[in-house]
Amino acid sequence: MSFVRTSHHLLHPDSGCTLPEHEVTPQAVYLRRRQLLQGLAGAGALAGAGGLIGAPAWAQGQAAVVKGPGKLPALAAQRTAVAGGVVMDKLTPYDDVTTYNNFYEFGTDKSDPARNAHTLKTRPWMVRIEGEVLKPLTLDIDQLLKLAPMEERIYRLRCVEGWSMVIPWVGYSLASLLKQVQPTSKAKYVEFYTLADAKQMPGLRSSVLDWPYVEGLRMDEAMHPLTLMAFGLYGEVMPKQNGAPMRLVVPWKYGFKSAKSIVRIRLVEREPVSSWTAAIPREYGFYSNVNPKVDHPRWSQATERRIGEGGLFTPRRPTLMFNGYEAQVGQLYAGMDLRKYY
Ligand SMILES: Nc1nc2c(c(=O)[nH]1)N[C@H]1C(S)=C(S)[C@@H](COP(=O)(O)O)O[C@H]1N2
Ligand SMILES: [Mo]
Repeated sequence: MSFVRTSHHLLHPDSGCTLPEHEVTPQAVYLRRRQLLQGLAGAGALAGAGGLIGAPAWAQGQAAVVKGPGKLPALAAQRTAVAGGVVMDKLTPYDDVTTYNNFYEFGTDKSDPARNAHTLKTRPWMVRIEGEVLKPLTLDIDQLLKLAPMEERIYRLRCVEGWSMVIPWVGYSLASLLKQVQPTSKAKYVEFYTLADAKQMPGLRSSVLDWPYVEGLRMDEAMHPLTLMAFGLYGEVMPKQNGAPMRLVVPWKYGFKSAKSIVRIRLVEREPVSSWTAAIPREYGFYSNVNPKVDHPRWSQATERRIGEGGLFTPRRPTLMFNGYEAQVGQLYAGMDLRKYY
């Protein structure tokens, strides 16, 4: 194991005190927000503005910054709140979401992806879906954008390093995509492969990980409605540093499970070996569910620092079981020893 490898996930929780912060949203606020969401869902007419959804939730009372790669063309006039898919936490500012990134293909510092990812060529972009399926498919990005209605999903993202964000993603359930290829009964897991092109990705010169970046999910995790194939954030086309043109978002797992810039999806019979597990198996397991009670070998996972909420001295928040999505996904792991299957 090289030293560079351990440079990932170096942000140890500082030992500052932890206040029991309540994430409970007052009922009145919650109801108002719900009405807003429902109102927008019905307001199809708002789509007139260049296919943009009408005044989105994140534009209400929060700075709606539009300076990224442009509006997501296929974003429908629809916002769907899957049970648990909407969080009431304050959104992480756009600037933080797009300048504080992990995308090692573009460098290992948090600011590297925003600086370097402009060389990523996101068109044309083909995605191959194959393996234990009846109908293997190669789809280009325009077909993928049109494959299912786009939804906005506000999810918490919890990095294994001990920081978190709240991001309004745009995309659709991965299940919509996987159904197209008709998985066989042998399809027990799904593997995701990121693009690995040294000409576009300067980080590939480093051997910090074995490229391409590979991640995996169990089939039931992949088919779970919360598992999102995301094409944008904050109503915009996905910024390159966030994994354009298409990245996975699995909100109840540590961030590294959410592979970026996906070019290949394979349905397989055996449990995949993901890049981080291959690099440091003792520290990064296949499941990597967010769990405040199972510590990383080098730091506690009990609390987290919410990016954009002030500096290092802002009290850390308690980390929630399954990142707060226990009601939705807990039963997937019924009877499993979560220490063993970390
Ligand atoms: N291909 C690829 N995907 C990746 C990573 C990476 O280095 N390469 N980093 C992961 C990690 S550790 C995290 S926390 C999230 C960060 O996503 P964000 O930069 O959009 O917040 O992306 C994940 N997906
Ligand atoms: Mo991460």
